[in-house]
Amino acid sequence: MHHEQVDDWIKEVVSLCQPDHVHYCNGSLEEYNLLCKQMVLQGTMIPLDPQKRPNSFLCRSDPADTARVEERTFICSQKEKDAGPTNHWLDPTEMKSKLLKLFSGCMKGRTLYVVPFCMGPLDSSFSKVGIQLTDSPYAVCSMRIMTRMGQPIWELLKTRDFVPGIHSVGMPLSAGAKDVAWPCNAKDKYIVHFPETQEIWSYGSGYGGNALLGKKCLSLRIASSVARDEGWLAEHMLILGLTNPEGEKIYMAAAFPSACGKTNLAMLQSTLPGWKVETVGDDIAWMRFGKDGRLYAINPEAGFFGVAPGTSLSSNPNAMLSLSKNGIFTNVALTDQGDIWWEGLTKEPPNHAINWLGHNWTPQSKEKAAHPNSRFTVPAQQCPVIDPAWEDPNGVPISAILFGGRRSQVAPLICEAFNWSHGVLLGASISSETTAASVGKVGHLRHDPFAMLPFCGYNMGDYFQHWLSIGENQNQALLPKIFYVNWFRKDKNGHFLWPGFGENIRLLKWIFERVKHAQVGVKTPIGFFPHIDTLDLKNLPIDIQNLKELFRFDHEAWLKEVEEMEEYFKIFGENLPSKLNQELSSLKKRLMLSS
Ligand code: SAT
Ligand code: MN
Repeated sequence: MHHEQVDDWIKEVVSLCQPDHVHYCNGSLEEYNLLCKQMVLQGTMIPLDPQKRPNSFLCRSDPADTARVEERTFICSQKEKDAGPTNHWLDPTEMKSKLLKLFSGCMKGRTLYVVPFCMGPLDSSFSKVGIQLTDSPYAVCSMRIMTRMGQPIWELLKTRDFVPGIHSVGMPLSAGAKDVAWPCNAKDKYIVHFPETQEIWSYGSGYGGNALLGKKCLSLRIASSVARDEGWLAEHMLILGLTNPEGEKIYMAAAFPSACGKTNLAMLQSTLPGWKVETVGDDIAWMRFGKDGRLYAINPEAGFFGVAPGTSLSSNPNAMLSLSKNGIFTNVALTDQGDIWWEGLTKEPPNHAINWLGHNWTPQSKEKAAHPNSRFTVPAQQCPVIDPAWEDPNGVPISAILFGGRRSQVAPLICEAFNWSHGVLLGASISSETTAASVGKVGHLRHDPFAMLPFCGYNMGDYFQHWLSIGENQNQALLPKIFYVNWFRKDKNGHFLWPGFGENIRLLKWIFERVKHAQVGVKTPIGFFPHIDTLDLKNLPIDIQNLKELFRFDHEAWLKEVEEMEEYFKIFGENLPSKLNQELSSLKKRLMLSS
């Protein structure tokens, strides 16, 4: 028995998109295996050697469909002002009529899959139910890994509302026409959100967050706008548990832009004896205050959709172990032994492979073996350090929040906010060098407040206000402490100053001790820096000069940074909270006084 509303909506979409078949997903392993088998026959999936990587597949996307498409992503609120200056907007009625045209007959020759899914544990009151209608079996299989998908959701739907999402690769097949391995629409892509009616329409792409509607579309863009109305937070954050040698444990959440190492930090393998990191999530956190005044977080996802290049047994052994089976690998290289490879996976590259474009590849090739935004998709429970509480319906209590980005200059290795509202300024001031996770130029510095620039479903100025208000109304002593970190500072020759990866435990340890109210830092105009001798640097082969450089406070550069921020904040106009402006002027004053 389905929800009547569900049936009516599906009928409507079927008559609009005109698929040849409709398949209701039950989420079983048999169904998954059958879809994979069909995709193998279709050429979409290549099975990997089952001895090396059981039940795992390689997919190669169309080269015109390899990443998020921010230019084609829309927030269609009734009022343009509610989408704000950082989102693309179109009047909802106008957009609907555009979409109705695009979707009309768009699934001809294909099967429409009905994919019921739940973001968050099934038994959690934090969770949200969605239904994705899609003509992409690749999206169906990926959703089965990334969400709780299938039969149990039909049960939940008897009593729960759902977020409807319609997804098409935008490539109808005329009768008898042969399909391609990765159907998509190379010309036209639309990733559209209607926050007021909580609807998602996605057209033309089969890749990542464009196609797995539970991820960025529902869990961030729609959820952030719901969260504002309901008084909670939907954030682009990993969640990790940190245990000290005495067995005491805290949880923290961290926001970095895409492809800045959230997965690596979430699964960090400690280089400090006795310290242990466990993973709750690597990309998204839904957080709300409990009756006890503490902030609790759940990971709405059930899998990892991680950046492959650079992931290795030395950089992230726990990710590598998570990938040992049941994975979908997209746009990585295929070795002659029937396994996967990507830049950075091994010190020695294979002598020969087939690259992500399907071309012969050798270490001498000009082309990359793997696309820089190639990805692995694997179940979270395969992570050897998955946190025992990762599916706790009440979430885990958050003691610290980290903000960060990719900054080769200016931003120090770590600093602590003076208080919540100063922390909000730190979050709002994230800038980061762009990565291949989004279509466009890589490596140029852009503002990415709270790492939410591509994912905030409403006016970012209002979002800042929401963060300020949510903290103001709480017991200040119980609020998470806020930190800004930057693993990516470089020396004059362009070399990273900090080793990163497992060595980041040294900073997590300092944060742990700060949370336990030990070791107050040195006050600087931009926040508290650690006293160098309170950082555990035992056995760390780092040059003292490099260490100094990591914390070098460039007064002139910071004044420029503030001026630049003042300029940036102007785009929010009257939606910029005055409290945030005050925080920025106080920072400027502190900088002036210290010169
Ligand atoms: O947006 S995706 O889900 O494709 C990946 C990311 O950028 O975090
Ligand atoms: Mn992400």
